[in-house]
Amino acid sequence: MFSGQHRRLALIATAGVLALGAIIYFIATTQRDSTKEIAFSDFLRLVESGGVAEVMFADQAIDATLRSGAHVMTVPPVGYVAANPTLVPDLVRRQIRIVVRHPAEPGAYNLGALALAAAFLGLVGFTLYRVTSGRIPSLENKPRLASQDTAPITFKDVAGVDEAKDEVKEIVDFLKAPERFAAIGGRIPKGVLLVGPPGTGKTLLARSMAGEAGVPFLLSSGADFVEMYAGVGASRVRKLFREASRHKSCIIFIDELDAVGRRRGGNSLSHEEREQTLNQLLVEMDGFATRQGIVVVAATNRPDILDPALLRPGRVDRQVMVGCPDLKGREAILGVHCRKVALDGTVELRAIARGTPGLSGADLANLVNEAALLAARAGREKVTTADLEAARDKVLMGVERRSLALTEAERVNCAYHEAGHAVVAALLPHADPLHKVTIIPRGRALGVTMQLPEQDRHTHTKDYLQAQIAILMGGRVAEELFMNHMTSGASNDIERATDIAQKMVCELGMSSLGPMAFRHGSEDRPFTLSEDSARRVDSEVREIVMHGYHVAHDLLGSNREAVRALAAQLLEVESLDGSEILTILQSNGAPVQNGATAG
Ligand code: NHX
Ligand code: ZN
Repeated sequence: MFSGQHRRLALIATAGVLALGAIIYFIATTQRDSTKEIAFSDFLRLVESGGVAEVMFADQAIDATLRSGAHVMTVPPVGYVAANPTLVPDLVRRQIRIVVRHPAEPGAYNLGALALAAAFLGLVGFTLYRVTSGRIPSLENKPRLASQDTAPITFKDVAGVDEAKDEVKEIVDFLKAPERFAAIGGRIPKGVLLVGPPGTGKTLLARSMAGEAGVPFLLSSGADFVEMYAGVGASRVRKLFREASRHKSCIIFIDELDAVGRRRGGNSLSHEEREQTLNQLLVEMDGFATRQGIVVVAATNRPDILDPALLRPGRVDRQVMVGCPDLKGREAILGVHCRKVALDGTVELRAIARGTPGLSGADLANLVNEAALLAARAGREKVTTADLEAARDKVLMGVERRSLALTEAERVNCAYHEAGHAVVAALLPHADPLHKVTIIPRGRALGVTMQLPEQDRHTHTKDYLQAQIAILMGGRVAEELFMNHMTSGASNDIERATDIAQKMVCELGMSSLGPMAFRHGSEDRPFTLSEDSARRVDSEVREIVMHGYHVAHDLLGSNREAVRALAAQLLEVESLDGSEILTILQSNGAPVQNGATAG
């Protein structure tokens, strides 16, 4: 798999090596040419006229040094030397020095050429090694067989994806007794595609299918099959299926199927190799009979870009959605991960689950682990609600960087910037409630204003999106109104606001351009935006962002006391939760429109 950059590098390196080779060849051949080849009869005449000082019998040629110091060489007719026993005495008589080179011993000249050749080969090898970043693929790359020594993962260990579990149960039943299914004559899917965003437990679900059925689990990734070397990917696919056929029944798991299963016929440089690999995969899938008890489970988060041939009946013809967990799912997932953790009796996982909308199973696992680490670091025996909440903030907002030294001016600017976000958020009825505001640097941000929805949101209203843009503008507006300057710190806010506005215009039909999709063309979607449309889209996006800016400007301009009080309190205590913010705003006369998210 080569990026364009790598390709260019490889090209330059190859050209360099070739040029060097040409130079070496040139030097080597001109050296040989400095010895002039003459006709054998001329050589004999030279010997007779006494012009030769020395002859050297090489393998098949005769090198001669002339009295003038020049070198010539000639090739005698085959067997001439042996058939003319008088030649050597003749030379001796004429006082010509005779040298015979041992045939097995390469002369100094050959040694030099050999060394050059070796150096050249070494350079080629080294360059190849360098441009492949040291990744010389081994053809013997075996699929990883899930370790047998650890207890198998079963459905008990997989929480929050109940529908997906129900859907794959049928396949588990088949794997337990493939003969019985074959006897009835039912068609069992050969392949299942698990579709969902990263971290939602696709691999875990596949593993648990193997665990439930008690069959081996062959783990591989589409990325393993994509190699720059022609045929390597296809050969690995063949190996994987050969390995699978050694088992009575088993699950072949292919993660990131999109890496190899992309629609064919693209114009990318590596597509030929990938196509070959994909074809091999299709051949193998068609090749094994279902009664063998082999089921392919593949995972992707981009089913739309897969080659349709992969999804045809008899191949990966079943799709199971594995989405981000809902409130109940998150509670169950937290429960699974907390089994291994000493929890304080007062912890309510339901409350933690409520405060973590949008987090995936992997995020939640991370959260529980962080909480356990926090508790351990603080010397506590049990994980408390406070640990879990601190871990949640860490996972959602990034790691605190208390050691980052800000100047006082930066801190003040940060306090007003965040207060600006917070006040706009509190005053807009359609916004998510405030969760927390902090001027402790976290991750890449110097300060953070965080809202949390009261319930999981699956869709957003236009009012909500407009409020979100106004809140994002609140930071910059506060800098302008209270600090009389602008800083570069608002860059991320501006980017996010613009992104939302662009989506509203181009995808969501929430502008005066109407319910149309405006998009640039791509490889498989030749549709392009007309210049006129592009201009109108830009002006609509600007209109929407500026509307948010004006809303923020109005709200902050008419609630200056509330902003000042909040900023002052932030400078004092650095972090405030939602209800603390609302209290400060209300006691400073701000017409607060929504509550705070607990926690
Ligand atoms: C800098 N960082 O780049 C410094 C170190 C205005 C008080 N010179 O808007 O921290 O200025 O409401 C993801 C998340 C860039 C990507 C945050 C990329 C922040 C954050 C720039 C607060 N809070 N800006 C904010 C902030 C900055 C930045 C990001 C990102 C500041 C602001 C960063
Ligand atoms: Zn901001």
